[in-house]
Amino acid sequence: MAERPLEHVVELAGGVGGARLAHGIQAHLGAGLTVVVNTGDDLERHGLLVCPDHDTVLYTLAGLDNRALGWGLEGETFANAAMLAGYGEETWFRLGDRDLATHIVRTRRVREGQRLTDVARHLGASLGVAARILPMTENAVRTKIRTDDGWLDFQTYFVRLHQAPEVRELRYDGLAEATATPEVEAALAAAEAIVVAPSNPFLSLAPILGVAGIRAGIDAARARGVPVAAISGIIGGRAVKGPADRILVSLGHEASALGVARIHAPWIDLFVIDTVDAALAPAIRELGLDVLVADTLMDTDEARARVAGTVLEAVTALRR
Ligand code: FO1
Repeated sequence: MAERPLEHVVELAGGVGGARLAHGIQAHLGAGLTVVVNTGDDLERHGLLVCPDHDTVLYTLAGLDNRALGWGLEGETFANAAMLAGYGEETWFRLGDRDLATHIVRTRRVREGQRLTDVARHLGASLGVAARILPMTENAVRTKIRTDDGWLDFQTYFVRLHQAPEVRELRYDGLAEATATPEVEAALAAAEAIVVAPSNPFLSLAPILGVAGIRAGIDAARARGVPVAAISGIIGGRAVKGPADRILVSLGHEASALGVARIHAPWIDLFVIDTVDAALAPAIRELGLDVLVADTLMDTDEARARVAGTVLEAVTALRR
């Protein structure tokens, strides 16, 4: 039987890894892609609402991402941050001059009563983004990290302390009350495949999966034959970006693609690992998962589109 081409794919995404994969999928599917983004990293800075994972996905899908910095906008300058520092404000979390516009628009609209989801639609449309970016929930969720020095806000751990402290425990303030938006529920209900980015299982994916309605929507999709594929963010025992490898070990897991596969095994069908980890494939299959071995580094536009194409082909073949 000829395989029907995919028209609606939902991706679950954190920051950079999620954004790169989304960019690749968007190259194939355009508006057929819906990206559900983590909002646990969100924060208030200088009175403005900042949504880092959302904005990383937004800027990357718009082709405006700053590849040298790994966050923010290309061609960014920081004159406002220097001025703020002159006023004695804390500037370890820097808002670039161009980036600032995004936070000003978002904050004004949210204060006027608009939903984050509607603001995201406005931002995406304004930057000409084909795919749809959906915050995982409208409720405020804030990831907190316990280190040996006590509980820290996410960005204090991530940016101010450069992810140096050992992570002892995580909590997601507000997550117990958070519910999926109608848009997220509808996207999962219409999904023909669900793709899980190579994002941090604890910092990015756990908050998304903890939102009431999202895991249920994924399970319902699987029950109707929709495949769920996840890509390992650990290659050769090391995180492609960020502290995932160290957090895995700190929290009692193995820092390997197998360690990540064990975490995701209960709710996915296919696990994509890098060719350097091919030897782990049998152990991952023993978890009951299909395994795809491929080059998964997404360091160029071509690589993003190639990885996305490989994953889309694999999930197309798995559809029932
Ligand atoms: N990351 C940094 O390393 N330093 C920064 O000053 C910084 C500012 C910043 C401002 C807006 C934004 O959307 C993201 C920003 N990031 C910065 C990146 C970001 O906070 C993290 O990479 C993610 O939260 C982790 O996914």
